Amino acid sequence: MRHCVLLLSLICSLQVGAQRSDVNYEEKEVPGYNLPELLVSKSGRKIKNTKRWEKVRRPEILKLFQQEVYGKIPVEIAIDEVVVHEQAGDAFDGLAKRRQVELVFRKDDKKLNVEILMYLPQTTDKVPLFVGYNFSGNHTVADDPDIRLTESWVRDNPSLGIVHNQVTEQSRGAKSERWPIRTIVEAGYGVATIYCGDVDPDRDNFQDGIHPFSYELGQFRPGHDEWGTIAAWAWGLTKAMDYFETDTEIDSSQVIVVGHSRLGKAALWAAALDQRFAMCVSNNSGCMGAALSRRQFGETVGIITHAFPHWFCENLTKYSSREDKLPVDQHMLLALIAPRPLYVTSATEDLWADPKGEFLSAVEAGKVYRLYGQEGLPVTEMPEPDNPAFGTIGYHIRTGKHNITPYDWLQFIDFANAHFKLEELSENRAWFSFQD
Ligand code: GTR
Repeated sequence: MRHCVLLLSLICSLQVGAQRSDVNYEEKEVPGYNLPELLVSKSGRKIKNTKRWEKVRRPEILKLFQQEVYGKIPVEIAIDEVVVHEQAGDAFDGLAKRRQVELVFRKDDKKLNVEILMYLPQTTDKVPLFVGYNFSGNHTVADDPDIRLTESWVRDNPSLGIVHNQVTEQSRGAKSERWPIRTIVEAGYGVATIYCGDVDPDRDNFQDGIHPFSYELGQFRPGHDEWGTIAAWAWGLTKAMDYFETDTEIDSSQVIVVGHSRLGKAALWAAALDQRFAMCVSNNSGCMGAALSRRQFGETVGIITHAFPHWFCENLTKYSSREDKLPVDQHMLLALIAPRPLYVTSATEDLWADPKGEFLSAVEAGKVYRLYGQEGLPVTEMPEPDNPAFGTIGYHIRTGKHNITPYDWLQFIDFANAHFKLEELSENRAWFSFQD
């Protein structure tokens, strides 16, 4: 019996190895590549100032990402109603007030409910705010019995009691280590989160979430250059921003959009699309997030469009194993966020996301920050693990696995403090000349 199990696991590992033999984890196997020019327009003119960047090159690049990568958002959909479920619930032993609001979207017979959970510091001042999606429901971010349970589709996870795609009490607080809310609130920031599946369930099915709101009669999926799930999530963040602008206790000029992994890709695209986001944090966002596609290290365009075709517009599949033909690379996505502060992270064991590709992309994006007289990322060599570098672009590579941890959040807070409040930085901060 034991031999059978061993044999089976050997066969399985060989199969996994066989499937994954196309994945490159060797720096020396990274092909030579030329990145598309950030600062040369389609017509071949050099972009030398912010005026030309904003008028010519930025719109060109934005359009390319819309057409070829994430897909354009084909309709205008406004919030139809805001239902306030809770205005100022007592949370974290009185440290924070909990607010729960539901954004309701309607079109014909369709209705979509998106719930925002917020924890805000107890102050009468308007507060800066972190906003980011969670993967499995708002109730997973804190062990707080008053957080409403989502009724949206959630991927099954029997170990968390998520069965038949519905959450139960068992998953309450299950992801609280990813959301150090007490620390964030103590630092003077509010934190808002939304279950990504409220906006669009993460499955290859364009029949639910927000997508059907854009369909003509008889249409069942978005057009080849129209929104995939990441663009739908980005859309949801911009709608949350519409709400924040109406909330008198939130400083909507200081909203930081943050996301981990696939949700980091969405945060980047949201910040590119919507310049009301004052800062963006991309945590381990990897392929089609911060990492350069042309390096073909770890996850590639071919792998991601095969595994998660619904994340992107259909057009992206044309570039599977043809990364060199992509008219953009991800440094251009980061550059769309300029001159707003941008923080990119990697993790030492997260080779799938290509830490070096995430770093180099952030370095390259600095070209546009410099047009604005900002420093961009102040280093060109990758810093040592757990040794953040802060310019207007910040970067760290954390020791450990693909995850978002309290360590990561502490850096986000320090980075935000540096840009928003210029408060005292914690000790051991690698500090580089920083202009604001
Ligand atoms: C992986 C995917 C990555 C990353 C990750 C996540 O399976 O290949 O691009 O987004 O999921 O979201 O956790």
